Amino acid sequence: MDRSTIAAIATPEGYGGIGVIKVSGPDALPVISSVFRRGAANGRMHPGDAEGPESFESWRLYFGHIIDPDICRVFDEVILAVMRAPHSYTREDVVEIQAHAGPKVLYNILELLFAKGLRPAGPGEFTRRAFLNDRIDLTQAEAVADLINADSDAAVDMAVTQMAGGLKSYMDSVRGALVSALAEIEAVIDFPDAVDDEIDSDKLIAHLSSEVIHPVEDLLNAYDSGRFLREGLRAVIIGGPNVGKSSLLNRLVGKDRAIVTDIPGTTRDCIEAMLTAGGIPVVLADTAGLREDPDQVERLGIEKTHEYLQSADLVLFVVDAGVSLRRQDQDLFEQLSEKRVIVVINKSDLEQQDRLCELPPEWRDSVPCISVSALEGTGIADLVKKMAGLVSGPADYYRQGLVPNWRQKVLLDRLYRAVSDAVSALYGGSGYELVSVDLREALLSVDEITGQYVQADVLDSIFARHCVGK
Ligand SMILES: Nc1nc2c(ncn2[C@@H]2O[C@H](COP(=O)(O)OP(=O)(O)O)[C@@H](O)[C@H]2O)c(=O)[nH]1
Ligand SMILES: [Mg+2]
Repeated sequence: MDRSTIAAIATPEGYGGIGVIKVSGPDALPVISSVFRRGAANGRMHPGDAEGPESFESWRLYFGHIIDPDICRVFDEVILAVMRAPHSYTREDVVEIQAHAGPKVLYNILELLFAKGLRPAGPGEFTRRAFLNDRIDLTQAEAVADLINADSDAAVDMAVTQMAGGLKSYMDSVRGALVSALAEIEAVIDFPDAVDDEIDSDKLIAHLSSEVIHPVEDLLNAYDSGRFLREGLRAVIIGGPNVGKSSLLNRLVGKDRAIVTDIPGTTRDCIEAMLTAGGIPVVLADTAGLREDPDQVERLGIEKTHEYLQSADLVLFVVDAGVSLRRQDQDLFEQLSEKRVIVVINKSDLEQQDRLCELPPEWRDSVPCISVSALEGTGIADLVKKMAGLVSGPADYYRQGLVPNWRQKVLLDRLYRAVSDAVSALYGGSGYELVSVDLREALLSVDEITGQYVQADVLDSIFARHCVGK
């Protein structure tokens, strides 16, 4: 690892009360003590007044001035915060100079430090050192950038808990389970004679399922929820003409966004509106009703409906409680098998028992069906609750900050496949060598998540997301 001492401005560029320059590395104290004079400026700041680096205690603040000793010029009145290795952000000696936040002031000081032999820090380099010096793992390092970039309270909560090591300890326990399974398998492979009994495959499968497969599944579910929190959930309202789609949108968002009439084919464009369901931001789209023989404008609207359907995370499939299902609705429902769907039976206020819409039993078995009245507002709260429930993972996971990001999710997918393969191999009796190859692959994925094993270019791309000075 590069042992040079690095320096950067850690606060945003511009004019302000305080600007911080951060320095980390073995030369931090020697260099800073050579340009720092304690106490008030009194015209007697000479090169000889410097106090040695050993005079600075860890976790103390020092008031004084930064001067260029060669020309006896005072740059600023500052406070130094001194944190000696290993009790610092990077585990190296760290000094933070709190100066006045003017670009010229800060750059003058920074250039003075460079002139004394320090090197400019790259993006995220302080955090990278914290990772390389084993103070944090890679999931924690990633959480630092997530926290800085967070723009919702939920994203902040996720990042904070992940920074504290929530995902790290979760993965440590998955790793422990994999290592013990692997040890058992490899003992049989390496010392077939020394091991008394055959492996109890059922027990091993149960162990892998409960300690690895299920926990990883939970994390993958949490990934979706986390994505919704970060980016919002895309929901689309579809159904035949006049079933009350636009009325439902208006009711859900609490204002008249879309035009409602009793003329079929009123909505020809897709109309978007925002709401929050159980803390999750939702982008809700009302669409043109799907029907045969539309006019030309309506046909374009229907094409758009299909586009929205493609990318939707959640589909609200609206039917009219008073009208029997159309063949077209049945076909459409079948095309939605890959989607999260809620069937909304609207106009439940109309008592038309004789014409009541009969949902096929397979609909009721496969997706939630909720009766509402967009006109009167009944059932709407239940619908919102259902929407949030369908997309949120195990509730605890938010609180624990156990929401993987995309990089981690890709590795979790790989881990999941590898362990599933190992379990199939155990079931099928395909030989312990195969099982051990799969388990090793799984272990590698865990190590890439936590950064125990990671390629330099992956690190580069992760830390490129951080800002200089962090
Ligand atoms: N009785 C009753 N009428 C409704 C309800 N929802 C919508 N409607 C009426 O159904 C007609 C079509 O509504 P609209 O929202 O434009 O349906 P869309 O074509 O599916 O967007 C309008 O006359 C609405 O007032 C409801 O819950 N109960
Ligand atoms: Mg409409």
